[in-house]
Amino acid sequence: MTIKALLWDVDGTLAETERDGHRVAFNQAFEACGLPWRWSVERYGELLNVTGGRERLLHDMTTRGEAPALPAEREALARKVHQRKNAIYAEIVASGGIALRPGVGELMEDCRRRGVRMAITTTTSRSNIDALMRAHLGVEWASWFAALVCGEDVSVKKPHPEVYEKALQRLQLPPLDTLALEDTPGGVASARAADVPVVVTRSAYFATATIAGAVAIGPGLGQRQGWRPAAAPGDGAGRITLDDLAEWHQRMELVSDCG
Ligand code: XBP
Repeated sequence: MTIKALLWDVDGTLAETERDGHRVAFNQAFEACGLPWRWSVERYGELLNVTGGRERLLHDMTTRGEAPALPAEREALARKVHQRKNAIYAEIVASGGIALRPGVGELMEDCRRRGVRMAITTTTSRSNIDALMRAHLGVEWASWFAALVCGEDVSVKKPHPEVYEKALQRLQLPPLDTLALEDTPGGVASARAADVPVVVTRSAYFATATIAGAVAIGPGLGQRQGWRPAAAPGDGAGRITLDDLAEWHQRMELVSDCG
């Protein structure tokens, strides 16, 4: 096995958390905080170009005349709404509102069976990861991962490479011994800037985004059709396995795709 650790992005890669999780939670938080703002599915898609929920809200405030004028007041409001959003998001996730994407749980089990370490490499908040993982892997979920790097651990969020650099440090591995799973151009840029090879599983919001420089790009881990390079023939249990990832990792053919 050429891969010693698999590095998982969270939002969009592990689960489709954005449209029905973070967005819905933000809208409920706006209401709870007495704000008239609501984000449509479409508007939220545009806002996803800004990484980080609090940063996303601060960015949106620059387009709203009724947002507080002073930067410190904006910061305070963004912090309050974001905290509320995360609490609501945790409730949505705990009530079973967000499934893991097909093939994710199985690939994690492959890793555990075959001694491939796993890490979480996301710039979302720690509480959101905890809520999602607890709901799907149980209270002992952290023991599945050799490293966890999240929003609170970095000074700059994706597409900056800090999250990947920190994960490599914690794993004590060179980048080429690892493989990242991502779903966005920003995530790919972050991993590549740390020299980490990336496989892209396209998510709903980034289904047609231009992606460049991944070792493979496909529609999701739960299916073998539609991948570039193609998944090798074989039973593959009808999904993408660790052997497929190892094959793409070894081949290291960089592919680009616009969905
Ligand atoms: C995902 C994000 C996050 C989530 C919301 O980042 O951009 O902001 O949308 O999470 P990554 P927070 O690709 O690094 O996983 O509200 O906790 O920021």
